[in-house]
Amino acid sequence: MNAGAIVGVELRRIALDLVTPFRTSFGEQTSRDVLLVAVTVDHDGAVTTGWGECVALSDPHYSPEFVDGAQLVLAEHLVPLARAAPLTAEALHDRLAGVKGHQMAKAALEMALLDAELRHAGRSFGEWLGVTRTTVPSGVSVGIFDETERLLAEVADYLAAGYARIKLKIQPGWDLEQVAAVRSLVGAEAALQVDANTAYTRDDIGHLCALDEFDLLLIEQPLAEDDLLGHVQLARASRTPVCLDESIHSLRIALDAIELGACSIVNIKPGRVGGYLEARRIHDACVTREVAVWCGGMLETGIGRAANVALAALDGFTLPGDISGADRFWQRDIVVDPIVMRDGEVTVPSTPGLGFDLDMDFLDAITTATNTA
Ligand code: NPG
Repeated sequence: MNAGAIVGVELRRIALDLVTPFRTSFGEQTSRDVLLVAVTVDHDGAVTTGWGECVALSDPHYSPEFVDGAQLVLAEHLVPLARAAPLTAEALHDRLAGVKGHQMAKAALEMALLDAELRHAGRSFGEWLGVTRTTVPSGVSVGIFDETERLLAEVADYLAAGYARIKLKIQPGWDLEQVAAVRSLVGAEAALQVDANTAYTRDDIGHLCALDEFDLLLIEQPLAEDDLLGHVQLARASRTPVCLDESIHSLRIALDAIELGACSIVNIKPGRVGGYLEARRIHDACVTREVAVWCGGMLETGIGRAANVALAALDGFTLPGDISGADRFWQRDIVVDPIVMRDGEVTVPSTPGLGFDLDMDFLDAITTATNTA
């Protein structure tokens, strides 16, 4: 696509309450303080605005990034680099390479630029990616509760709603018993996986191998983000495939992890790897190596959710992603046509841009701060 000049950037914060608290081994989310990035781009006199969403949470408990830091690095470092000369979304990654890390902030800016470019070109993100599927299977992630009964009730509700796959959050003290109970509730055929968000150590490898009897699709990120060798040891000891999430910040780390045998499945989260273009590169490299990938979720609003559905329609995404219907998390989404799960599937958006139109009245009503950059 043609290079465009960025002529305006808005950094907007919104407050969005979750329908129900979401607890993981790293904390509980009851609402999201989301940073949105709006970029206005001039393509030869035609001016278009695109939107991106930063997935950084309020606190640096999932990753080193957090929303206040992301806003600061965008305003003071990333936006000035992006504005220095006309560019395309594809060129942004290299333009920002001098800033180390800050993948979630970079991804938000790339999204906004990509959305503007695609809207200007009248093309959908799915078409631009070259996807052929029109729907993708929808998985749901189920948090940690005080009681197993509550977990079973939630799982039963999601299964009744039609979700194609269930992911259970686990942590020491909330694992074998809960997984056993859920497996007997859902039956042998149901697609079930677990996610520890780094809650275990190498000392727990024997304990984690006890999960093998539950026929899980995978165990996600049991050990620390930087413990690749520990994951190699677990992968050798256990029959349950090991999948990495937090460890994967870039294509290079993904390739290293695969080659070392630290994982046989990769969770691709565009925010965590610095954007949708790097996410695509990781997808392509995994396809070449016959490594299954799936699209992770980070409690996205309708902006990120739409883009994730399109990404997950690429052929290599052979496992259901954490791409639930918007109503799993939000009473009211910020987009006019929120993603809906039907018969275990969500539909790939086909409108120009990343695939959403904002509900501006609602967005204005929940905006807590607006800054230009
Ligand atoms: O469906 O958006 C979703 C949530 C899926 O469990 C989910 N995400 O560790 O993968 C995760 C977890 C998460 C949520 C991570 C928020 C970081 C922030």
